[in-house]
Amino acid sequence: MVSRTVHRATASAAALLTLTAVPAHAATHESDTTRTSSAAALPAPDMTGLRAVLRTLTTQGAPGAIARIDDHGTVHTAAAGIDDRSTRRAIGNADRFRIGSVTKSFSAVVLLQLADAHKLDLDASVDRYLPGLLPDKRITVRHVLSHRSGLYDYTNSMFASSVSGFEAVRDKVFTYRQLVQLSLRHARTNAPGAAYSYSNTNFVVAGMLIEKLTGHSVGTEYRKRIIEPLKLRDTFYVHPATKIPGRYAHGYLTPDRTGAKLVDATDQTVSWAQSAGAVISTTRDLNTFFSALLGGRLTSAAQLAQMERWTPVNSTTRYGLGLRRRDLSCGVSVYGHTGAVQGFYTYSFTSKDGHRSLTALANTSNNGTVLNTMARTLESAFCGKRTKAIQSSPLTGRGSYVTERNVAYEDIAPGVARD
Ligand code: HEL
Repeated sequence: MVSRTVHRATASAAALLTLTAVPAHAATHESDTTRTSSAAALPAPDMTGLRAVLRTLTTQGAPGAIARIDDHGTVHTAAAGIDDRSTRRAIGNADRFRIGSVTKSFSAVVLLQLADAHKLDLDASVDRYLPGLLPDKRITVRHVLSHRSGLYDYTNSMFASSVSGFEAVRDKVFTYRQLVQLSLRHARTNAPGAAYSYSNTNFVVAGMLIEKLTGHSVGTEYRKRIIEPLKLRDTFYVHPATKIPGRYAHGYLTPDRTGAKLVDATDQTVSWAQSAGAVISTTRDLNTFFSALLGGRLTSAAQLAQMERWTPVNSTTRYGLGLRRRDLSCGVSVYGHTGAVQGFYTYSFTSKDGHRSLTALANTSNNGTVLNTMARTLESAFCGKRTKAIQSSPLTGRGSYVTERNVAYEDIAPGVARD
């Protein structure tokens, strides 16, 4: 266990700018006004609690776990366990890792910058930009970015069997069109705009929009618009290369069969996800990213407001445009994304003003207990010391987790069984 607290200068990069379909009704565009969310009003982070959560993760099947809080220029880090089961090297916050769907926030930022530049209309049909790609012209860019398009998530079928599904695509290189075709073999989940239904297909379409509108790869656009301006030294999009550059944590996929050996899933193309999930980063860089985003330094205030037009997912989660809102037990709302890619679970969230951010990583996946416990890192980081310990709760069913308040709080891609 390593833990430290250091002070640093404020980042200067700032000069920029389950298949459970949830009906999207009137509440779709609710605002944040009733939630406590400024970092200034937050209690001090509970580092003792955070360390305990990381240790718990290592008893639940994660070889290691790390977390970093950036709070008004003060950095707190914690780590438990190992980043490599062969060498048994300790895991640390300098380790790079695969961030999975936190990538979706990067893709959304690029598109909202294009909206800022009047190159994209969020309410235009996807068909205007990508003629003939989708079978329904009523699907808009906004539907795609808010998971309301109804496009089936092809990863449900791809990863129905976790290890063999993964090994079948580990080295594969897909085109975006191939991934969309995999989705279109299946019936759509809902009419455009009618319901929230999380689907990687949406952010494959987002990647295609980026490439069409800019004439560049998504990797180039992430670099130009986000990575370089924010000086994210540990953030990469290397698709279709299979290696994480530099120092990194190994990621271990938990097999579906109880007791089977963890599978080292570190090396893979992540081509099945690309703009929906293939970015590599660190806890520091993700905190910088979400602080900048919520701090208004990546988009105009008007486009950030678009990102924060919320579709309810369940009683504690909302989805905006490539952005999640989590409502914590202490009444604080936090903004960011979660990620699950073979071997890695990520939580990355910030306060409403971007002044306090937390990123946590466990280097395993396909382990519902671990994923569930990771939510407690948010409570430690943003709610401070609590009199009643937040309990981890059992996986209650396919794609559904409950908290001690007995409410489902995580929307899991359908067919992505964690047990
Ligand atoms: S799932 C999520 C998370 N998102 C979605 C996306 C991402 N990741 C995936 O779609 C990966 C699916 C396979 C993951 C794999 C494992 O756990 O390693 N599971 C299986 O193979 C199960 N059979 C909604 C959790 C998000 O938080 O947004 O990332």
